[in-house]
Amino acid sequence: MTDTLSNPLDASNADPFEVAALAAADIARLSGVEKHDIALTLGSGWGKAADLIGETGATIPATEVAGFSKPALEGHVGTLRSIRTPDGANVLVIGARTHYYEGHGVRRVVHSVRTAAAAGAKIMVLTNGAGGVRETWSPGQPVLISDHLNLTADSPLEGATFVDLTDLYSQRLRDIARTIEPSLDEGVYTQFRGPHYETPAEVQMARRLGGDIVGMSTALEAIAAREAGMEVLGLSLITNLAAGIQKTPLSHGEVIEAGKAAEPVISALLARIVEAL
Ligand code: 8IG
Repeated sequence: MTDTLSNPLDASNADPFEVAALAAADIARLSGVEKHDIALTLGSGWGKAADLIGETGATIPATEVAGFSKPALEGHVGTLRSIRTPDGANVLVIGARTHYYEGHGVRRVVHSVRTAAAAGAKIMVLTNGAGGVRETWSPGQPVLISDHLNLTADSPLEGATFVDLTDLYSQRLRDIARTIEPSLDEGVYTQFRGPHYETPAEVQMARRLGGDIVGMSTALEAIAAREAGMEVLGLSLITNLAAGIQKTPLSHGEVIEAGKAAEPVISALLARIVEAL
């Protein structure tokens, strides 16, 4: 399933939950693990966490799993890993995120989340690299997501599917994260469509609306996770201050560099949080 035309999610009569069930069956077959307990999407800067969580039982190219697309970006590794923690929990690590800005539609964006749910996961941990709207934050700082503003004007839900999002970013899971790192700050994640970064005026708009973090990925995924009945933990690595907050222009290269520099510390933190879930 490597190109747009052959993706079963794009068939006119496709049922995205059926494709997710097929994908979960692929993962069970290729990993030998019938059921995963926790799923973890690793965004930029968080990649090293996988090695610290436990023992990798299987590394599966996303292209072997129904409905997955090739990664659009270098640095976004297109693999799924099945990892067993020292406590015996099975963690499905998703290193193959499809972004909304790729233009393949929101079904593709949330397919990994629906697959995780179909694979049995009750907890969805979503991580990302993002811009910080608060001047008091610094590049390299991880923050918990407390809520979101979805500015994509889209939803992963189709039809009359009325899902409650009151406690979307679970207070219970945020409390657990803070038992590991009490100094973790939190903020409202604001998803823009991208792929351009915001204008300074848009960042001020986000701020006045209550946004603290600006990004391009997590809100749509979190909605799908909640629809699927999962509890969501969201973590952003602030790789840059948002446009106009930071006085210098934003560059993707710098963002990647900041992620790399922070990676050892935040990956270790994430591994300890996952252990505590
Ligand atoms: I990394 O400043 C990263 N991702 N929208 N804005 C948005 N997404 C981002 C940013 C940013 N930095």
